[in-house]
Amino acid sequence: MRDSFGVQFDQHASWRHDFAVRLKVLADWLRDHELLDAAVEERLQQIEARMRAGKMMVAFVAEFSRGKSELINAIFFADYKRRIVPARAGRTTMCPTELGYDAAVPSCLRLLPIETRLQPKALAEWRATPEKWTSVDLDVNNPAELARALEKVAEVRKVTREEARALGFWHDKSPDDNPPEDAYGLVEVPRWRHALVNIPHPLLRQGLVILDTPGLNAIGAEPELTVSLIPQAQAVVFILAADTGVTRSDLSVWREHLVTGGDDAESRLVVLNKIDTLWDGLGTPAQAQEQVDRQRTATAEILGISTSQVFPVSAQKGLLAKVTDDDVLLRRSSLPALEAALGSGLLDRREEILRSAVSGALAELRAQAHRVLQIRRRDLADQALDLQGLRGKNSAVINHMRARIEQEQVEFDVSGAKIHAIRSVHLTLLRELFKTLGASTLKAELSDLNRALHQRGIKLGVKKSYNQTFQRLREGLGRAQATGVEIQTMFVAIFRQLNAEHGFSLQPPAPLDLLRFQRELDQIEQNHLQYLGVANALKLATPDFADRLVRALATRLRTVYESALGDVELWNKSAAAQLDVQLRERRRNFGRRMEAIERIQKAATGLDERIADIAQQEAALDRIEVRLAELTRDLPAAPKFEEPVVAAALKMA
Ligand SMILES: Nc1nc2c(ncn2[C@@H]2O[C@H](COP(=O)(O)OP(=O)(O)O)[C@@H](O)[C@H]2O)c(=O)[nH]1
Ligand SMILES: [Mg+2]
Repeated sequence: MRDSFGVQFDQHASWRHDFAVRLKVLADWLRDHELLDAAVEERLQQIEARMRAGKMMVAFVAEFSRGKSELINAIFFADYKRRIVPARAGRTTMCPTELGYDAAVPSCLRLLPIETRLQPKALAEWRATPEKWTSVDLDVNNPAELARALEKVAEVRKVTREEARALGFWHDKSPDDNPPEDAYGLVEVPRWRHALVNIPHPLLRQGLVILDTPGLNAIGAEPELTVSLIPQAQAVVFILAADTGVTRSDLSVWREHLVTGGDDAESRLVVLNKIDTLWDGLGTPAQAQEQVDRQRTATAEILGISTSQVFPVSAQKGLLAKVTDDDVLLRRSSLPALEAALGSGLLDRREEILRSAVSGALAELRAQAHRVLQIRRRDLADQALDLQGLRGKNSAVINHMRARIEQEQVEFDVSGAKIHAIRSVHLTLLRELFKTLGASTLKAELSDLNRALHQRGIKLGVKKSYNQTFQRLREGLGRAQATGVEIQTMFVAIFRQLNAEHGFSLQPPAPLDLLRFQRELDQIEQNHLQYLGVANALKLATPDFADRLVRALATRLRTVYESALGDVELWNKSAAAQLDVQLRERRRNFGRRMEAIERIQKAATGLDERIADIAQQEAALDRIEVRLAELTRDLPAAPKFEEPVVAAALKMA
């Protein structure tokens, strides 16, 4: 029995695969016909890679014991016919666990020791050094063995209060949240900081990554989760339990992780779990349903969301139902409705993103191919004209024509030298732009912030320090944008001149747009301020915490800046590549025209034969044009979802 999430995900994966294959066919064909410039080729490759390997993260976030792990078992691992991720009553001290699949690594569980928190390195950097993780091989064909191995994520260590403090689990100023001390004054802390599970589960194979998080305390100690990992997940599932209602700590989790103020509300799902605790067996099922409805409404009210965003389910009964193939119980657990919503919320959004990336690249590609084909048509027309002019002419006329082509070539070379000069100015500007967005600029900005956060007594000025840093970063982006405009102006001038003087058909690039990164900066700043605002201002008093926070910020910003740089590079390349292609085609044009005349001079071929040959080449261009239209017409197509699944889920919700 496959669940509806699995079905949707499979459809999405085959859509993606199909899409990637068609892109590849298109790219190969374009390359064979020399219709692809370096920039468009790179963009196609990027999209194809994203289609094939795009990761999608679903994060499960809640206070402990709300049923995160049980829900993960029920949604993703029921085919193993047992619990795979440890789920048990009470406070499970565990580490954040990511389940995914990387074909390059054997099936294994990798664990990062908690002591790594004492070292100045962000979690994202530890990922890059797999040898520092403790690795356990996993036998994926043995579910019992797999479940036993995964128990490791819940391992604990006893440490002194000082150590706990250094590791971020003990805060003198908020004693209520501290773990209990035993008779020897020792406290329990998780043994591991982070776990990565690599298994070839069908959904994980297709790029799904599942993040299971521990409760509020444990997440709080790892700022990187809050400010980086969770905000970047494509879907976040927040879980409440029907037997506890919405507690104060549930609200803290909600405010810290789920309220983002962005426009991504549909990727946030709220689950009201354990509704089976309301099926007390004494009342009628209708009465139980009434109770569920009441709690659902109340929950929506408290969280300030619409009732339809709250999904009442029973993870445990859902898992049981799947394990025992009990359809009636499965329906009663309401799990399918949640799965369908998760599936469509996650996949629709992703498809939309992929589709818009593809359609942008396709438009550019079509325009580029058309330009090249136009140039070739012009070339053929030039050649035909030369040859027509030669009909019945003597050698003086032929020599004259030869001289004319040579003259054109000389003029063209003069323009070429000018372009060369302008392009060296262009390179200077480009270098400036790269520097503004470069790693060392970012590093300098952040070391200022770090210093500010470490100054004692200005804790209340934290917000101000953040604002100042982000203000400067925004100004930097603004400067980069302005340099982009200068470069653009330069391209427009060169292109206009070449088009006018030499009949080129250069299309100036669309202006560089760094606005998207401006918005990402805003989002990151907001994540940080939100996080600090809720409960963590006190923790900043510990210097380690401030260090960790700035490090998390640095890694996240670095990704943003790297992708901004990537955009700049590609943008610049697309203008430069166009120019290179047309210059190259023009040089070839001179060559071909000269060659044609030389052949006539040597009477190697008859004039009529040559003219017929040109007509044939024109017909070949027509065929290429038709084929191009065919290959690009159906891209990007809509995926074929089984409508009933989604529609039914929406009705139930
Ligand atoms: N009655 C009931 N118990 C559940 C349900 N989901 C989870 N539990 C139980 O709640 C406890 C905590 O679940 P777990 O998944 O470990 O919670 P986590 O800390 O959020 O990961 C376990 O004993 C589960 O069996 C449910 O839908 N109904
Ligand atoms: Mg758990």
